[in-house]
Amino acid sequence: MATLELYELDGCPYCAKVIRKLDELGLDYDSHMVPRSHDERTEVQEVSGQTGVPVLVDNEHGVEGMPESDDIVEYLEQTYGQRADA
Ligand SMILES: N[C@@H](CCC(=O)N[C@@H](CS)C(=O)NCC(=O)O)C(=O)O
Repeated sequence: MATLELYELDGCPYCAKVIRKLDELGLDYDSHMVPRSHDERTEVQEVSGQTGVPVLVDNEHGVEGMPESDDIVEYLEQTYGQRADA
């Protein structure tokens, strides 16, 4: 299991923003594509308590399901933006 997991949807601009940040920071992640229908987004609902995407899981840091792209980008910057090995 990768440290980072991203729940996302094809063509979602908010997801693209998060992916750009992940790429910029050189972070690997497992992708979970959610169904287009909200009624079928049970997995993302379980991890984050809502059905919107993107949602980030960070297994190493106990982040179980963070929604909101701006919050995710800020979290990634703060957590991985200044790694000693970067
Ligand atoms: N403010 C949110 C908006 C995310 C958003 O609107 N995502 C769309 C897909 S592009 C979605 O899942 N909408 C359904 C919902 O918000 O429940 C963010 O920046 O993450």
